[in-house]
Parts: sequence; structure tokens; C-alpha cells
Amino acid sequence: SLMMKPQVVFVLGGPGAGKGTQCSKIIENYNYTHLSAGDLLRAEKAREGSECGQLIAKYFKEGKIVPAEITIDLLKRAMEETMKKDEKKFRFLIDGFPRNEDNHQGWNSVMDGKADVKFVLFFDCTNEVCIDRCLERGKSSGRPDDNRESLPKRIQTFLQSTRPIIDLYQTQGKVRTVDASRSVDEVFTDVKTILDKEG
Ligand code: UP5
Ligand code: MG
Repeated sequence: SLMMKPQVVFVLGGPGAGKGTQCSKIIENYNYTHLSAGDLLRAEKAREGSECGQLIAKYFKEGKIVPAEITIDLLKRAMEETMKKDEKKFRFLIDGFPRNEDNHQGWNSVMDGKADVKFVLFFDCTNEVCIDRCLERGKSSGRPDDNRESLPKRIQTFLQSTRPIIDLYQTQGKVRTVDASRSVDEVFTDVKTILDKEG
């Protein structure tokens, strides 16, 4: 059969910028499937018999970025499974990836010709907003990285490793930036404008 090539939007932004929240709203209104790289890694960490569970746990706690081959394998399988079930589901929001040069190069070498990256949706807000939102969520989320010890490391990793990747896509004219410091609905209004334009 003639399978459509996956059409991908990378969703990036600091920890707690609202990537997951906005992706949930997008899939209610648009024909996209949401794949959170962080959630896929968390599921793999929890899976019985997983060979890399301990390794993933260590990277998360330190706010470090898991080796690309692990994440890309999970993303690739999730896309294939989605399209196998319903071939019309070939549009994906890939949330929280690529986070560094290793992720970016890994994606390019594994997925070159196999998927189109349409653009990068960048949720931009200050470190303070990121930290406040994660600490607030940490009161109830049970996420082992929503605390005062892990958060500075997550912010540092974002600034040092992920920002340069966003800058790289910026030079290719592929970044759509949204001011993510406002309310969920205000942010989503801008997101809709972008998606309506991009199709
Ligand atoms: N909230 C959201 N929007 C708001 C708004 N506009 N106003 C007020 N509050 C708002 O939101 C965070 C919190 O803020 C929530 O309580 C929400 O209600 C509120 P959320 O939508 O969850 O933000 P998000 O950007 O998705 O934050 P998240 O914590 O998921 O971001 P991270 O990027 O830190 O986490 P992720 O799960 O992507 O990654 C975790 C770890 O996995 C990384 O640190 C890394 O170690 C590892 N990882 C990899 O190694 N490789 C990958 O490819 C991906 C992850
Ligand atoms: Mg998230």
C-alpha cells in the first residue's frame, strides 16, 4: 500500500513551558497524534523487562538527555504503530524532541527521507516561569524531577543543549515562536493561528 510519509511538528520549549498542555489542546482540534518523547521514555523506564530502564531513570533525575538511539527507536515505533492502525494518521506532534545535537543528528540519519519535519513550534518563556510551573505541579505530580534539586539542571540542559537546536532550525526559517508565559487559552489562540496557516 502507499503509506503517507509522516508529517512531523517538533514541539520544543523549556521544562514546564506548556508543551504537553498545548499538545492536548491541539489534538482536540486538529488531526494530529501527540507523541511526548518524555512520556515514551517514562513508559519504557516502567516497562517490565526493559533493558534501559535504569539508564533512563538516571538521565531523568540528572536532567540529562537520553542517548538518541533509545528515544528515536521509541518515536519511530510509536509512529509506525499509529499509522498501521489508521493510515490517515500520519501527522505527528513530537513533544520534547530533539533536545540536543545527538538527538538532531540521530533523527537526520535515521529518519532522512522517511519523515518530513514541517516546522518547530517553540513555546518561549522565562526560566522563572518554567521553574514556578514545575514546582507548582511537583506538589501533586509525583514526578521525581519536579523539585528544587533537579530543576536548575533541567533549565541548564535546555539552555546549553536545546536552545542551539532551536537556533539551528531558526536559520532554516522553520521556527514558529509562541509567547508561552500567558494563560493556557491565550497561548492556544496563537497556536491556532499558526496551525491554521501551516495546514
Ligand atoms: N501550565 C501549562 N501551561 C500553563 C500556562 N499557560 N499558564 C499556567 N500554567 C500552565 O505544563 C507544566 C505545568 O504548568 C503543568 O502543571 C501545567 O498545568 C502548567 P506542561 O504542559 O506539562 O509543560 P511541558 O512543557 O510539557 O513540561 P515538561 O515538564 O513535560 O517538560 P520537560 O521538557 O522538562 O519534560 P519532558 O517530559 O519532555 O522530559 C523529561 C526528561 O526526559 C528530560 O529532562 C530528559 O531527561 C528526558 N528526555 C530525554 O532525555 N530525551 C527526550 O527526547 C525527551 C526527554
Ligand atoms: Mg511535557
